[in-house]
Amino acid sequence: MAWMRRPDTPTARRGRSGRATASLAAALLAAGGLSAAALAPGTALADGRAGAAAADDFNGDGFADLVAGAPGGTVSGKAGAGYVAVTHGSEKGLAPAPGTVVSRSTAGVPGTATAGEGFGETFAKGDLDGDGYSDLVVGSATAKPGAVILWGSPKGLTGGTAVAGFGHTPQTGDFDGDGQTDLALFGPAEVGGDDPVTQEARLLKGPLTREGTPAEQLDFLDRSQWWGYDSDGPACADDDSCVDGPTSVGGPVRPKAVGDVNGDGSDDLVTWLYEGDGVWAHHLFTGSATGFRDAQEAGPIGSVGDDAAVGIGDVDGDGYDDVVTGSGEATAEVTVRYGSASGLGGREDAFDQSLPGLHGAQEKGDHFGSCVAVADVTGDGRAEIALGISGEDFSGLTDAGSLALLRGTASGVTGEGSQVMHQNTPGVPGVAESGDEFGAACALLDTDGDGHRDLVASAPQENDAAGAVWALRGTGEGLTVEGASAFGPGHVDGPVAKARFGGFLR
Ligand SMILES: [Ca+2]
Ligand SMILES: [Ca+2]
Ligand SMILES: [Ca+2]
Ligand SMILES: [Ca+2]
Repeated sequence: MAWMRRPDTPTARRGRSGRATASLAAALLAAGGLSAAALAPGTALADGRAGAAAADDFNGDGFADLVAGAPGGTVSGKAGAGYVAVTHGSEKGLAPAPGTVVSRSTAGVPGTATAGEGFGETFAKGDLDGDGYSDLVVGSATAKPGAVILWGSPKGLTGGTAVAGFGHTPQTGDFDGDGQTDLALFGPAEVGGDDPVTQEARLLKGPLTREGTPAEQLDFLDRSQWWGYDSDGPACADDDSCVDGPTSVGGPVRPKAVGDVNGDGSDDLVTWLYEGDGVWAHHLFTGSATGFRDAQEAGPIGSVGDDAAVGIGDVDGDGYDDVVTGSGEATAEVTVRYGSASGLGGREDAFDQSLPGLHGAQEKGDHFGSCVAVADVTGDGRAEIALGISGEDFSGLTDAGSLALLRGTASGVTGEGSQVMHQNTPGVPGVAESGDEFGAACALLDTDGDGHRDLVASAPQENDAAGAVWALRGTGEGLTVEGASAFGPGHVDGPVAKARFGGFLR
């Protein structure tokens, strides 16, 4: 048969309520206009300040801790085995220290260093065992070696639990809305000819034991919602015969970002999903008590490699998280799709660097939105948007890269008051060079616990692909270069050559 794009019509089925009842928390969110992030339990500091988001804090001291992936690093003589470096926050922000590198060769971490594994290519943070200390799930460039869970403690991350076969972009969130952090895991993603191929996936309901055993395994995405699956026949509705997809998704996906877009108290997941016939598109999978539902398209369609960086946060402060998509191969625009009780599909903004108030010129190959991070820097309850522009040229340099911070307002994103910086900005460490690709990855974390998210951005190609990370503090006025710092693999005693340090940041 000819594969066609599946329409986005959720099918009502007997015996299952399609939508979870809105929780009290969700009602409060809507009524109070607070963002889910604002309500997320933080770690209280001794002086009464709120402290960092709990998911960002491995050692429970109220300061967000940064994880920088170095998937190209040579470990135990194995080129490209990869590692992650954990840098703890402090009153003065990030404090890189030797001895915080974790790889397959670290004592207690399962597995052995393998050439080309790319350990640390992706990872996710969240308190999976519910002990109050956030944990880290490390994935690899290839899914086969599986994931590793490292457990938070007052001394930081310890130990390691192997999760076999699911090393492909792990994601954490409260997907079923019960207040516990859950873990979504993905097996290898492949496409065979025209046909969507099933990709194994697991939705592990928290809390997890230290052996990695979940409280329950939820249906990931029921089979009636797979692309191309014959779900509309009467048998499906009568006997639930197609509601049996507990361990897979129909088309391969690349999961991108987590947030509560429809404000129902369950975290939702944006994925880059193969729809068949060479067509991919961003989709919003909404979380529910029973697993995900493939709710709707969440961005432009494309083909392999066209996917863009995605970040989620409440830009307009209305209590519904908003989806920000960077430019991909097909478009030069960044898009903000605003969440609502019905998810996406309502208001959206699309813009390039010609946005009024934004400093910079739009040119081909800029890669506007090479990285996307969405969180509240200024402290007004509305999220700012950090956008990498890793292909930006300036001062005669090619692909030196820059980074923009755009303000969130009650009416959405604006270019007014935006900031743009690069390595030649006074006060920012380093010297811009062609090919650095500054802004390839970024994150917004409250590393100094003052209630303002701080920017961390990387240039993985810096110094012949050794890579480096920059940290700029957030204030009520936005980002400041005061106290700006930069560090690379050498500062944490990590392997340097071709490490691509900072290739992924959380
Ligand atoms: Ca901490
Ligand atoms: Ca924990
Ligand atoms: Ca939701
Ligand atoms: Ca919003």
